[in-house]
Amino acid sequence: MSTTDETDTSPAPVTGRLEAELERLLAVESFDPPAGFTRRHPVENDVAAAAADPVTFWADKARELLNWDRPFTTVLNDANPPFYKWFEDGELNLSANCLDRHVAAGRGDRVAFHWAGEEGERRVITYAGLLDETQRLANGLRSLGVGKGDVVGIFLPMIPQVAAAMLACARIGAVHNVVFGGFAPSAVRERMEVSDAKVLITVDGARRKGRTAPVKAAVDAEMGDLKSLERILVVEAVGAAGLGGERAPMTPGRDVWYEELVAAADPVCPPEPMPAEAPLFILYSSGSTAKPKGILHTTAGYLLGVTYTYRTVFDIDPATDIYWCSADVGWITGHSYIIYGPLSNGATSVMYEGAPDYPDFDAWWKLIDEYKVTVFYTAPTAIRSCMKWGAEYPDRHDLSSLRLLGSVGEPINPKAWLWYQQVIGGGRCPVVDTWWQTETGAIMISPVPGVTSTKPGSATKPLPGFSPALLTEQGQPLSEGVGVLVVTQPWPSMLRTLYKDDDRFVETYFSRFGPTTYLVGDAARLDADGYFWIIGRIDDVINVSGHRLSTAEVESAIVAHEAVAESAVVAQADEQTGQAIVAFVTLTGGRVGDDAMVAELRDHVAARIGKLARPKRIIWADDLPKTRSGKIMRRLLRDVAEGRALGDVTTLRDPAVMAALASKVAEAD
Ligand code: 6R9
Repeated sequence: MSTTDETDTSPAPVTGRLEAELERLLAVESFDPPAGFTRRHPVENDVAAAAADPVTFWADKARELLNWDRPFTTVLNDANPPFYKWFEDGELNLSANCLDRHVAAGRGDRVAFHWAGEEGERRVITYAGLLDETQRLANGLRSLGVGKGDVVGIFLPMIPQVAAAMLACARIGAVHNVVFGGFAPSAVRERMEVSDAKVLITVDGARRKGRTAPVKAAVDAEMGDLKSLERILVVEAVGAAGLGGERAPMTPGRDVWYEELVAAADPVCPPEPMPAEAPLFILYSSGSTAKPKGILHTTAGYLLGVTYTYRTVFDIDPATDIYWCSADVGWITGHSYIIYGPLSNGATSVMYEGAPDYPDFDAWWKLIDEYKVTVFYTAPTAIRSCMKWGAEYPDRHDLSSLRLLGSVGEPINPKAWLWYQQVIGGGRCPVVDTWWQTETGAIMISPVPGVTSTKPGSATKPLPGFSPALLTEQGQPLSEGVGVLVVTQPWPSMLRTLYKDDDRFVETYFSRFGPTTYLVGDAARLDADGYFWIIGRIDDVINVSGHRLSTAEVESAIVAHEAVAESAVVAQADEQTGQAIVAFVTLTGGRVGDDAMVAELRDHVAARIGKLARPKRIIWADDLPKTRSGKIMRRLLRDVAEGRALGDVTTLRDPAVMAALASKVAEAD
């Protein structure tokens, strides 16, 4: 089968061979750890210790991996579940663990971030350099009136200052509230308002694919009358030239240039010893429900969770590895695995301000080649986009430096997993499908590379120290089958509450199965080998004629068809079957969505899952509505499928996608 539609130079035979190879591999159930991969951090002792006594295991890790100003004497306080406390009487400073300790050990010259801009700009930020900027900014924030416990909003693109901003807050005990740089200023305002942020750190303008958005002017329009917000600190990232001739507007008495503040500040700011349970940050979760949840993490437990899992899952050697996580710092993945996990371990990372498809579809692969990246961590949705663009783009570059690949954010369908493993990893890199959440703070279910055999589509097994489990709807433990995912023991990096909303915290996570069982909100399947297969959010389960089907499962079957680039499946109310399956499908370049293709796809799904799972309706889509973190907004697709007025589209990456889809469906109806 040829998948090419272009003329002359298109690599039809290669594409055909790749397709055939992926088809063949889809039948392989399990992959042993690649022979060429040798672990640096042995994990056997951890597995045994955590199984014997998880609390003692975490206490030992806390002493081994973190520097304490005041050692803790109690480990877990579980007297008032679900309000758990870890290492309560200990004190440490998170920025000191991420910066000072590496500099003190003589590693100040090590690169913390290789920063790359989309127009080819390059900067190198060493640990010593980042420590200097962090101390100055910390003093600068103090001079603006920021103290312990005050909330500082951060609305910045992927520029090095974002790391300094987060670390400076941690250094003086302020609480950061990062808002993803792609959000609309109205969303920033809402988050600043509900968190009572005192200071906002933002930027004059942000670039994306060759264009510049005037961020500061837009922020001003929204934030003008917000009483709690006393000061706005502005990084001059694009300057007058980038903004069409004039510098960003500044309000005297309220607004301060970041560069001026940092240059004038005292360069020495000793790290404030913080109680282990001091709030570290609030992060509004990318939930699919209406009101955002302000997830609160505290200092020591969070740092321990990310430090340990980063080292274990990515098997990092800080002296030799070059690590790159393509997420945005505005998401939990960015907090835990761009900033805190890598820096705490003294690793070297790439930070990229740009898109994968600008200036061309090979932008990422070019960077991997340039920096000789060894560990790459991205999301399934991005992998599927790259599949759609074609293997010829990665094939233009030398990706042989890669030794490990990671995936996060949503279930990865086996075909995308295999493409990632084969095309990007050359078949030699372990693929770690990491399951976790904003709430868990750190990765919880993931293969241990070099140890765990992987099954494409499964996040495999719990990491040491974590206790995810499956329950039936009625709360009975399940050792095999489909159930509701929970966590049965507290863990150090768990969320502590929802900001200023303890009731909603208890209600959301600890009411269904009681105060000691954390409800994840995902359904999962456990197979006979004890492997977890995340099915998706509980609300993404479809009930057709009394049979439960997961949208993710049907999607996975659809995208396994060689003509399909991406698919999202939702339920539509149906008189006969209760719910019926509606599939939104994007085809690979040039394929036509006609009746023959509808029949082919329905047969294809029937062959993979069963007739029951055949979509009743297939809607051809040029693009799917996604949140800015890349999650498909099924709620909106349900609205389209059922002909309702469109709900809130402001959190979408590209709101125009919805309008296009809705008019298409209206035409067809
Ligand atoms: C890290 C992050 C959390 C939700 C989670 C689940 C989904 C994340 C996944 C995955 C299957 C994986 N999810 N990783 N599903 N396999 N490897 O994404 O946090 O934005 O809070 O989303 O994402 O549904 O419940 P967050």
